[in-house]
Amino acid sequence: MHAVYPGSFDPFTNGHLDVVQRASRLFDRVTVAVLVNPRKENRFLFSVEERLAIIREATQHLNNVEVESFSGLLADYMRHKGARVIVKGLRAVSDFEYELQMAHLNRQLNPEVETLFVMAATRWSYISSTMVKEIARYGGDVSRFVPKATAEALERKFGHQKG
Ligand code: COD
Repeated sequence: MHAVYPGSFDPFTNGHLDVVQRASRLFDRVTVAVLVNPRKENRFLFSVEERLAIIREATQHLNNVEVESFSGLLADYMRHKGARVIVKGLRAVSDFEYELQMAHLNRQLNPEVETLFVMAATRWSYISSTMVKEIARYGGDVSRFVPKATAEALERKFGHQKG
């Protein structure tokens, strides 16, 4: 079965990687789908191309995982891919309300689609892209929270601001 793991991934963290690894063991094929939103592109730290490159490097050891971008509605992208399962990560109750609403809406928009929630691993449950960006921006060490590819990309973005 083919599953899609959608997100902004700005940037990709160890929490995201953990969800991909677990999904890759559950499904024959997993597509990590990076949202492209031209109207919000300036809100992201990394361009779509940068995010795709980071995720491809971080997941290269997973043979059944592919990485691509999508725009528009996730429900339409699922139809286009012929995929039935959306994989989402849940960290805390605070994620739940938003994710529940999206799961219901996605099923209304595409009744073929099922959303599967994976509980965040305890050790990564407090990690978010926002916090990682904040720590890196102020020169903190994020290497234990993110894959090597993300740490290197953050170093290239913010390295010159340190010291
Ligand atoms: N551990 C486990 N899971 C995590 C962690 C962690 N530490 N951090 C984040 N996650 C999970 C999130 O819960 C989420 O499931 C996923 O990883 C991606 O997270 P983000 O923050 O990169 O991505 P989001 O939440 O900004 O992505 C939102 C989507 C792109 C999925 C959504 O906006 C979307 O589907 N947009 C397309 C337009 C659309 O169809 N809109 C209508 C929806 S009804």
